[in-house]
Amino acid sequence: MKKTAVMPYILIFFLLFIKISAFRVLIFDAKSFWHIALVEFPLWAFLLSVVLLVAHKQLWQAVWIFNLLVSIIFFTVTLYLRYYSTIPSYYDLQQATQSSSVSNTIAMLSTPWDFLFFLDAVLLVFLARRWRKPVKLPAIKHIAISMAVISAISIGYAIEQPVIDVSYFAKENGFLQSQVVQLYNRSTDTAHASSTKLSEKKLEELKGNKYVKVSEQESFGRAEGRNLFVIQVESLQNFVIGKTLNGQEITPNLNNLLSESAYFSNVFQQIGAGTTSDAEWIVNTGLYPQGMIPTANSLSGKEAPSLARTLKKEGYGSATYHADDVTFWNRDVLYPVLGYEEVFSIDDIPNVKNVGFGPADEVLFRFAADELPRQLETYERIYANIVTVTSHTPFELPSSMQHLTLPIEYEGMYVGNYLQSIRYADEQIGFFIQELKDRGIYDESLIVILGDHSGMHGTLVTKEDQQLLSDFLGHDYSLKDQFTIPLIFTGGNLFEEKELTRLGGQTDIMPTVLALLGIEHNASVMGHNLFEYKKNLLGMRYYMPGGSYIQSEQLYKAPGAKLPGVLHDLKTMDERRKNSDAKKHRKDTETLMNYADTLLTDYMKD
Ligand code: GP9
Ligand code: MN
Repeated sequence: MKKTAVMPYILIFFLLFIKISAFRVLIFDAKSFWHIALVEFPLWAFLLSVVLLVAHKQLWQAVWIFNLLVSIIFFTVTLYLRYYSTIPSYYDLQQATQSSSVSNTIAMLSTPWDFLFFLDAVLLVFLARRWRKPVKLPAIKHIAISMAVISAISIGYAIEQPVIDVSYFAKENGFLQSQVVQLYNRSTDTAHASSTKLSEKKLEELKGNKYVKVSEQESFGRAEGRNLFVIQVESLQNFVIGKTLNGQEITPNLNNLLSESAYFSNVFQQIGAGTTSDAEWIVNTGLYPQGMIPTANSLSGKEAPSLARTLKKEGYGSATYHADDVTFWNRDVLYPVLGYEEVFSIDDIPNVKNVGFGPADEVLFRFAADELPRQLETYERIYANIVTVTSHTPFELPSSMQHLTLPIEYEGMYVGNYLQSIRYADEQIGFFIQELKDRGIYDESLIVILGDHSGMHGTLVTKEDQQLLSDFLGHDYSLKDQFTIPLIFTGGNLFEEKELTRLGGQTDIMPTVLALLGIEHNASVMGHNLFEYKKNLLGMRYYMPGGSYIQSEQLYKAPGAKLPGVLHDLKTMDERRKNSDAKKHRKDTETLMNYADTLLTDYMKD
């Protein structure tokens, strides 16, 4: 065999090897040559050999397309990791069109260096010109077989490992292998094989509490017979509450409301890949989300014992409002599962004052307010779930909606835009509360206000933004600042000003609401009444590596794609050495998350 016959093939495989190495360094900060050679490269090389074997005459075209696909995958994974801090799974592609948070911000997420993944598309054109008709190489068959054997060994090994965190798993076992194993686990349902059942008593014990029957809890029935309003605010984080910038309050209306509210200031977001829609799921079921997949994407359609359904038995009529297309995040599947009587989307809400996804929050709230008289006539009591959207990334508002005069250093910055957006959302909440007061509904209602998840996260928060956040907060922006959302319970003559700093999660919202309304829920939930219980334990996936947890005294971030595990003191967020408590919480979190998955399986597609 002449050297020139082999050369193009060597170069083709070499280019792939270089690209895979660059991918591993960028994604996992992993530089081991042997790991690449024996784990990551063989499976890709096997696929390339198959392409070479099948391509025959169109060899260069086939190789070019294969390389382009690999480049697209690597490029996408890089941006995805940058935004979500985790690598995507094959099924995240289902949501590619849904994930506007990514598609809208692709330009902002990428750096010119990322486009080097496409450099080989150019180099291959030169190679194709140099060797117009490469001689067929019989050795490719042997390469394919040996690569297949090495890959089979690595997949066989990987399949035996639990996928606690996808990124960490992919780093250890190979990116493609991680996808194969997830596919295998889903098809054989081993992800849920260890189904765990926990009694309410046992669940409270895991969290560190002594179980008390719901009907015997002190706050049970405090808001009995009231209407319920749940206002879920886009990207509202806790750190803005009560804060000022150059003497201007960011949330003057919420701050005002606190004088007659129970305000939980240590409540963590619990969403996964389904962001806003996951928050809607959690708040309306008291269950965990799927985590790595948007929960709404995997629902079978089976009715869930939701807040709306439990309230219906007590004479409540329910409605949900969101100014976007109802198919976004599969809400057309989610809402029937949650059992709302009335669903209002972009089809119903007047299509005016569009910002980002659709009509601005002021249009949404006015619309919701105008529905009230009819609903109050139709139903004994009402439950309205209002999901805002205007304060969504990238937080750009027309100047007429900007109420803050930003200091010059915040102008045009992500943080500045964020604060401006939140200030706008706060104004609209203020308007709605005033509407409730004017219509005499406020005194007969329980109103719950919460944030769906963080807005300040990912690489859109630049170094300069981080500095601004530190100045704003008076300390470095921590994971706790990122993950905590405000949770406010209010209504006429219900509460006196009270801040509660005990740990809570979004799963606690439904049990707390139902306890206040004096209504029992006859299905298992993951959360508990926050007025009753002081201790808590929350698992988190997706936004932290699987295996991470938040417990009343500590926050543990499990090892992920690039970083080792870190234990923090929850109060100060100082790093702590791993201790026996941490070991126990890690184990308890595993039990807790298995139970969360078990409760979900009832509503998931096979
Ligand atoms: C759109 C909106 C999306 O319907 O809910 O918000 P996100 O999930 O990207 O935060
Ligand atoms: Mn959201």
